[in-house]
Amino acid sequence: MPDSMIFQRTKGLTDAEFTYCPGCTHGIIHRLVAEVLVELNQLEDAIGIASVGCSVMAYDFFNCDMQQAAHGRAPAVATGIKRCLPNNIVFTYQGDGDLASIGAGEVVHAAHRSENITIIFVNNAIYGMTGGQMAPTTLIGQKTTTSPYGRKKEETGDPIRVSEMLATIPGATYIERVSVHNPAHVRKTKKAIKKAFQYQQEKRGFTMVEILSTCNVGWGMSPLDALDWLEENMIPYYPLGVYKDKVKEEGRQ
Ligand SMILES: Cc1ncc(C[n+]2csc(CCOP(=O)(O)OP(=O)(O)O)c2C)c(N)n1
Repeated sequence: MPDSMIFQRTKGLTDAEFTYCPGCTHGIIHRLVAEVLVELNQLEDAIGIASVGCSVMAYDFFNCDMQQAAHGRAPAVATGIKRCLPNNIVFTYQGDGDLASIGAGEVVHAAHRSENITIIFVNNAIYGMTGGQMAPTTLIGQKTTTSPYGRKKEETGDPIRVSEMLATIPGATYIERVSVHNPAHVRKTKKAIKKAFQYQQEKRGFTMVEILSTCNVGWGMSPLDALDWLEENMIPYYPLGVYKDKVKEEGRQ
């Protein structure tokens, strides 16, 4: 590698061009997951579970073995694969429509069983792929195609805070919420993903990294405005931080 080269495409991604809209942060998150797999020397042994949503074609992008799951069922598929291949790194990659709505039961039970898998949970507060409908994580007042006057608490209740909910489950080992709205937070996100995979390597049990993400097209904004909107609106309702780190709490052995 020439001395001047400070950045190059990770081998953890294939050469396929992303199908995401310009400005979408799925691409950044893909790169982080892929870089971590390479850095941990786990690319050859990793198995990712693609869910249903904009990232449905993640199997084309990650340069490791991939399996497609039905909508919301990725944690169940990951469970089966991990139990057959306990020494492989197994992760799901799920949106908030997939994980927090149709798949809410799957993830809760996987956490209760403390399955030794890692959930990469991409929360963009909307159903992106299907045209920007309201998701369980859509903020109060947020306009979507199915809440054109803004989400109303009286009609649909409060947005679900998945990290806080899963952190109450004894089987959950590590739960952290991060964001990719600026470079400093992208770096923090990578650290969180790495920690989750390292805990999985150490057979510590269920880990999830929730990543606040943008859907500038679904939100009807420019990519830059969407990053600002995330910071100003999502982070106050979805505070960043470590919600559970059982390994740290119990003292690393
Ligand atoms: C059983 C079933 N129900 C509904 C759908 C339609 N559907 C496809 S993607 C999607 C929502 C995905 O949203 P999210 O998980 O937030 O991911 P994003 O597209 O925003 O990345 C829905 C409802 C489906 N494919 N299968």
